Amino acid sequence: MILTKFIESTYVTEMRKITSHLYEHGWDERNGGNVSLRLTEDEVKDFEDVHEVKRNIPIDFDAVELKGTYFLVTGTGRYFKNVYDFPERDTGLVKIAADGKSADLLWGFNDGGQPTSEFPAHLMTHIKRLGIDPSQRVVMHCHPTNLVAMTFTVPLVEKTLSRILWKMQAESIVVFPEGIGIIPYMTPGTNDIGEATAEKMADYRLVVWPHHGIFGTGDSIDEAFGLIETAEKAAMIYTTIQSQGGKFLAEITDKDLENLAKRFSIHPNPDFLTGDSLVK
Ligand code: 2HA
Ligand code: ZN
Repeated sequence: MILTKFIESTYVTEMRKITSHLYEHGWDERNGGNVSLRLTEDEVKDFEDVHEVKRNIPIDFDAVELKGTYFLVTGTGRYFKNVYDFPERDTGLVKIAADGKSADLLWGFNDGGQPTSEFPAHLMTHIKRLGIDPSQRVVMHCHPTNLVAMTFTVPLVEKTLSRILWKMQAESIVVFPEGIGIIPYMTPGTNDIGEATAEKMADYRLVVWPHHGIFGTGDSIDEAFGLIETAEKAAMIYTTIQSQGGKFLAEITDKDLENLAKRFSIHPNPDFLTGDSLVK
């Protein structure tokens, strides 16, 4: 068997590409945003350079439910603009230690770095989503401009925001039929925001952090990114409508939503399927 270095793995390649995309979209200015990708023992065992524990890094949360799980994760304070060129510095592969309160660093963070300040929120989210979907792999946090802007102008009510996003394009309800979750405004980087986010993840794969950003999840980087970009595209259409005067002369009706659900065999959140019209 030919042993290869972890930097050449598809996981690192995917992480380099997605952080670049997120930066280029303008959703991860400076050190904004973070991504974690769950990996299994089987997926990492054949790389020649991931066997030795380089350092043990404390986690400010008891992640014992994830003991032995591997995560490729972006680093705290790191700029997504730079990850493509410096993956071994700005990302790291960690394995949650047996006590759950620390992680063994196996690769990366080679200048002394650590996982994102939102790592506890990621781990809590992984735990919650894994309980619902064993194929859960990715947690992605970013700052999509139009969605964040909407949290200042649209009531922070899940039904209201979900229905607006569903009605901005036919794609939305098909991509996130359960709607979109919202937590109250909270201080980032705390376990409280992690707990509130994970609680919402019982019902949603997308959770909005008002005046800040969004958490998206999925079984792959494509899936988590696809959710976020679809919601953000809907938010961009809404923003454009506002700049055109904001008066709706037409809309995707509740009946149209029902027809989309039938055509694409999806089961949208029944509580969100009927409500106020956008055309007044
Ligand atoms: O990682 O975006 O919410 C930086 C952030 C914190
Ligand atoms: Zn953020």
